[in-house]
Amino acid sequence: MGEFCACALVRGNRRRNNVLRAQAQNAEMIPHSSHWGAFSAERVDGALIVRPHPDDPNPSPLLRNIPASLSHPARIASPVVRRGWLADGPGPDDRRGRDEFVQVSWDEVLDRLAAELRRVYDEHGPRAVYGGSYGWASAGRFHHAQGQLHRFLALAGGYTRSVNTYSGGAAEVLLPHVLGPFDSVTRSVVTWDQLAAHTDTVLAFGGMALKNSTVGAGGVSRHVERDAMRAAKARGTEFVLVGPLRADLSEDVDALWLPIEPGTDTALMLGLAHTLLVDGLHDRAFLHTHTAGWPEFEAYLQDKDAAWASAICGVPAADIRRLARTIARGRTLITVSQSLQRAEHGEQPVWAGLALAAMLGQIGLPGGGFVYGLGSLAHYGRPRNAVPVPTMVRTVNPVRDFIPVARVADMLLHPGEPYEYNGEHRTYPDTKLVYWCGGNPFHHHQDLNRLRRAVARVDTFVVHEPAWTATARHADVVLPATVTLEREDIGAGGTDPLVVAMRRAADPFGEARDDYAIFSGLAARLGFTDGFTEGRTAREWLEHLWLRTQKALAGKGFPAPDFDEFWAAGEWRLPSGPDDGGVLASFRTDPEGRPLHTPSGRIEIGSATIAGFGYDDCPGHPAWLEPTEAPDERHPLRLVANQPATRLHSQLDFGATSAAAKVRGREVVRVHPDDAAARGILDGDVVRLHNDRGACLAAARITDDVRRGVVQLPTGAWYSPLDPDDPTALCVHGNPNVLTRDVGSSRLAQGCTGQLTVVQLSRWEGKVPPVRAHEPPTVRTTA
Ligand code: PGD
Repeated sequence: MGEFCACALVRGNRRRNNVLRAQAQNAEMIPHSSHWGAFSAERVDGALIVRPHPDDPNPSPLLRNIPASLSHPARIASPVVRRGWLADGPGPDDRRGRDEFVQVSWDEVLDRLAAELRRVYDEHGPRAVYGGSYGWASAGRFHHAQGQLHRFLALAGGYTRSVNTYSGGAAEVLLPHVLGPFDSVTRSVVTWDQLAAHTDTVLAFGGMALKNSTVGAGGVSRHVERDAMRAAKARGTEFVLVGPLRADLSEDVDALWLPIEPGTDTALMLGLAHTLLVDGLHDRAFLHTHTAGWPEFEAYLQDKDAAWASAICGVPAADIRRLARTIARGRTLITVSQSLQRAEHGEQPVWAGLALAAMLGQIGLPGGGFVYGLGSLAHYGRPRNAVPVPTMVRTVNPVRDFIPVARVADMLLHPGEPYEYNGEHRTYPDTKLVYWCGGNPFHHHQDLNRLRRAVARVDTFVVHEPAWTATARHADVVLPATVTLEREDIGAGGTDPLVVAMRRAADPFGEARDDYAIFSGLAARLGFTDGFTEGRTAREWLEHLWLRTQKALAGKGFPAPDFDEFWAAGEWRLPSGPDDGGVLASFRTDPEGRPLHTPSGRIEIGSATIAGFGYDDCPGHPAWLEPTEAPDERHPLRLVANQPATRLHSQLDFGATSAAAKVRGREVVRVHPDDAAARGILDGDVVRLHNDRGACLAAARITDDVRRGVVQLPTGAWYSPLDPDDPTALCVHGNPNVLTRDVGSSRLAQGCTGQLTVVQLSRWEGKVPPVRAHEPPTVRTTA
């Protein structure tokens, strides 16, 4: 998409768009950024033209979603309060999500909310305020929604926070035990440049789909993954894709596809390890000098031969043996995608992949060994910047309590009850007020009908949102937030060298305010304006945050523009740090054998710490553990609920790229031809996916790019119940999280398990209900 088609981004017909484009040559180019790419924006006759950054070799199609963000009817125009909350006051209420809203003035809503915060702090204390507020929000370092909320709540008295992410919850807890601190052993240890230059075989468990690496938190100026894979292929690299979906590795690399049964990669890894062992292809010296726990794992492997693995994962035993011999030749990189660990026992494929790579003895060599998450996000596989990027100042939260992020519904439903996490026995707090800013739990959480019941239990649910997402619809207090194009900010990510002066391109929609302005208004009412604002306007904060980068540049002898120079230039390129393999390379090659930050200082194939926790769902070495939920007669299909290709999560679901990919207004489910034929389903039919937790509609796309017995429905279509009064309502739009199971990956990490579940599929025979997900709810102007 070098010739990025701006015409797709403006309203009107092609002829008019060409006129607009011609006019745009003279219009002001406004530098800006998003999680899916740096770009410039131009306003022409009220329309917005978005152009990708000229240096981006493979701009993201998600940029086309941006123009709709300015004035789509789904935008929230004014502050509103749920009628029941306004009339009856705070308290548990199952009308959330089906009540009307009443428009109120900013002064009134901030007065009421400040009073409610004061009440909850006084009567229940700060643990009763849940401010985890997970979510990707938008690029921009100052108006970082979650950061603003955390700062505000910390100063208000504190809040229960969340730890880890929905993206990588299982790996984030496991890897520090067995390899080292998460960031230091993931993002930059194996880079795309190394892969292109050194790797002979890439064994990609879960693939490395370009739709995923199109996105990187904070922003990305160059999407390098496609070209790096092409360069590797041209040099002769073999790519092997292990996964149920063919599209999880680019067609460019002509990968060998092993369409595995979802959720069984650990068994395949163990079968490969067994073959290496019996063929004597493992690196005994490396295992002896650089790992801990090998003897227990070796003993465990004895009966995990290729035939055993084949019976579980569906890959023929002969292929497993052949693959083991292939990866034992030349430089091999084993990658494990984030999606694999977003499942029950999600710790195991990460750990088993690491153990398999350790047996090959290449960890720490350029382009070899093991890497978690390469290809899952744009900010992986690149060297770190040599200087820090601007980031918001943190404030200490006086409350130490937290929950693992994906346990939020559990917390709300089970106040005061115990749970286990990472070797600790913990207790859920009794939550009275939930405050969300920059996330969409009614997109991202599992078992949405259960989440509805959970949210009904709190006294007050506050949401800042630019648009009428299902989360906003379930709130009591809805505060309209600006989108990035309506404010100034600095766009930057730790492994992308471009810092972008995100200039403002439009006035706020309706009465929308920046999150910072909303919190400033609340802080004033609660008596800590100075603590929150430190006397700075938003522009003064940007100047303040830039200083850190400016000083670091100067300290290292690089050109160091002051803020005004940076702002006038529109962007600044930071120097990159070395592409040297980081801690894994120094662990391997340092003459002093620099130890890893694990208990043994080595790669822990077996972990005494984890074994000591005594968890049957995460024992002391990688192991195959049967999933609780398996296909059966009632639910014979595995659903893969993965990341969408047409939007970031649920963001801008109404944008052009997202909307264009829907069929009959709803999300597309991919179905194998045999599974479709067995159910009389034709391509384009509306189908119903269902299990005991819920049901949704989607449009069928029949393709042999999915394994037989597997259906794939991406996340992110805004949850849209047919009848909001029905607690198990059908989602007519195609949100798979009405079907997924709300359990933690294990007692170790309690990570999100939304990637896989089991379902039945049938043709929808009735009248097809309309999708109204992007229409605003009823808002009354008087109570
Ligand atoms: P987003 O759609 O990015 O999803 O979950 P997440 O909640 O991050 O939501 C961000 C919200 O922030 C949007 O509604 C957007 O409008 C709002 N927003 C944007 N900018 C601003 C701003 O400046 N201010 C305010 N107040 N709001 C703003 C993503 C999560 O989903 C993730 S990271 C993963 S990896 C998980 N993946 C899966 C999965 O693989 N399978 C299933 N089934 N479920 C998943 N859920 C998880």
